[in-house]
Amino acid sequence: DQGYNAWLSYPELPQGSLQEQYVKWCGAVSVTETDDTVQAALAEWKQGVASMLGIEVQVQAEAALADTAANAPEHSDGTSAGHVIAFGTFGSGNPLINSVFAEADIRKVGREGFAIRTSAEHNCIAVGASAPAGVLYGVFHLLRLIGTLQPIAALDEAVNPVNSLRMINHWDNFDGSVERGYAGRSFFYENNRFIGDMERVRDYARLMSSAGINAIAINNVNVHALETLFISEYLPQVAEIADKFRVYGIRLFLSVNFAGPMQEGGVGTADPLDPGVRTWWQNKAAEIYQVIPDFGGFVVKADSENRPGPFTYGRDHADGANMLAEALEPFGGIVIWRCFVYNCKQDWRDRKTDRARAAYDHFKPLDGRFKDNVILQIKNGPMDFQVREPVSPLFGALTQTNQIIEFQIAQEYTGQQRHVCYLVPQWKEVLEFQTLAKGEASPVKRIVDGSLWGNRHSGIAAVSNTGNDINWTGHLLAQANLYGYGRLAWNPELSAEAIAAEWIALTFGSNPEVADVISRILLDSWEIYESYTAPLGVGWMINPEHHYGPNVDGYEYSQWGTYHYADNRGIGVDRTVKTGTGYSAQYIGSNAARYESLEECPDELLLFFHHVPYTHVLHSGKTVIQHIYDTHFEGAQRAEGLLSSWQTLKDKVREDLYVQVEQRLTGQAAHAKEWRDQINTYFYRKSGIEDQASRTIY
Ligand code: BDP
Repeated sequence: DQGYNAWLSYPELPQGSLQEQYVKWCGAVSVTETDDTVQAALAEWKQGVASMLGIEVQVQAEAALADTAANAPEHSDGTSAGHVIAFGTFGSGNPLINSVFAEADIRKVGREGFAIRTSAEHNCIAVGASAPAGVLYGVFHLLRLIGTLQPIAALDEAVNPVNSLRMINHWDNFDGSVERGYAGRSFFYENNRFIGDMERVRDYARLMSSAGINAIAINNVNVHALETLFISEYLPQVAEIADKFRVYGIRLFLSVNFAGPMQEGGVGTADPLDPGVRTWWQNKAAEIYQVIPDFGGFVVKADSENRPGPFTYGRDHADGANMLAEALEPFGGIVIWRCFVYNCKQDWRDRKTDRARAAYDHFKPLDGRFKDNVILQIKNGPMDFQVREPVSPLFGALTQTNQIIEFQIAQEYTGQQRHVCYLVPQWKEVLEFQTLAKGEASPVKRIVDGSLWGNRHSGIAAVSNTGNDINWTGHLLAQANLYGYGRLAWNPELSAEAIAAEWIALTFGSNPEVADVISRILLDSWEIYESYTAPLGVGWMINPEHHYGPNVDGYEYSQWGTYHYADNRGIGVDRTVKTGTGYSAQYIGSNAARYESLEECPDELLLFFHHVPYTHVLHSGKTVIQHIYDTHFEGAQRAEGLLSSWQTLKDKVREDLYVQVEQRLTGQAAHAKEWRDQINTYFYRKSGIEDQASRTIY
């Protein structure tokens, strides 16, 4: 399958006591509901059990109670006539669900959650939920337990997603290209048409739902002329995708063009306070909800990187977002308004302007002015998905606004899915960051899950890394980011290690040696990538436009505001209040003080906040220049080590998967050397300082 089934490939389980336990339980399933989503869960269950355990599941659609263990005969295939798995919504007529779960259990289960219990009394493992989507999540959960060899004989828990919105943003264009896409082309569109491959759309929805995703925006935030027609001419095709998503508990969103009313003609302005514009959007919303009754809403990139927006009319972001929110409100829709707003035409000679400041400067003053069906979507860092950035100071600064964090699963700046870079540890670090907004107990994860400020809407969004490549993500190991993102959005408490272990078992099976090697590769990969690319939080140093490969001065004298300020004496961006751009003051209390202070600033962010001489000594005891040399030599060597580790798995993982990864890791090892040499040479020549270890620098 070349990786197409990804973490739903359901590898056959090894013989043993656990496998026997599963076989005993999984012979029969009781499902009495005909709802599409519950039926999709049933289909998944049958497929998973057949593939992992080699059992054809007997479906009891009748509302019969299972026999008790006492009179349960064993069958020759190891299944037991008395044992049954039951799933369904509470009170829907499945007597097993209704007898296993009491009122008190039901109260613990939210809109999308589920309860799961192994009941000895009923000889049944029951998955009960308030709604069909919860049933599906519960079934995926049980399949995951089996796929990762967890015991199921004594289950008893209620599971609810921590974040209510768990979203994927596609940057797919109607012409079939994918902005920052590294896994082929779009599987939704080609050549300004909908491809209509509904099987692929369904398989995608299955994958996403199994990882916990419940919202997907299907088109690029940069909305081009033809894509503005997604909310009119192409609505029937959009609705067809929404129908597939709905079965898997996923709501469809669309990115819209703020200048839509003008693009489509009829209205001569896009001024958010103009009555004609307001009516136009209200009518649009009504049209959309007629064909997609559970439409999620709009994603908007406005007044950013040449996109239209309210500024043209002297209005602000709140005016713009609220106007759209008003149109969606009667139907329960939401507006997701992005905070990625900055001046991409700044004067590079002006050392006081600082792109890092922009999102906060624009949005902090608007806190409290947005309608409650508006959500601000904030990138994790103040710049743009670099391998290392501080956390956006907007987290903590907005106290009266719905907000979600935006990650980028697509590895635009982290190796473009040619290098392995498992990003879950990075995302975890961001989510754990203490903003100090309400004292010590204010990590980002509690802001984005809505609990810190009691927001009506909350959650996480991320830019997709998928395309029409057979394995969805180009690099097979990049599937771990997609899976891991969903799992983390569902439950930010999961560790990066645990998520990696799940993904490995579900994808490659349960050989412990395989698991060890792949887990190490994944868990080391972010650090390795960071070590041979831009040092100490300074970022960028990549080729302009496509953003792949080293180019230290690529953006140095450009208007995009992405600088390192390296000269013969030193390097780094002075973002202090005392002598720099003042960015550090956007943080709260001791965070601001720590970043402001040259002594206290953490090494990994030093050059993000300070301009220092090459001889500046880090907390690690090394000078900046020696740190650059050492990390780059080590990094390139460790990249080679990733390849040799992988090669120990030859004949231990499926051949079709093995070769894909071997090929990518070979490319990475070579490319890491190119990074090493360009960066080291550049700084050797700039600084004139010798490497203490006298290694060859060109
Ligand atoms: C940057 C990408 C650019 C996107 C932009 C965005 O380079 O292609 O359009 O972000 O998030 O990372 O809008």
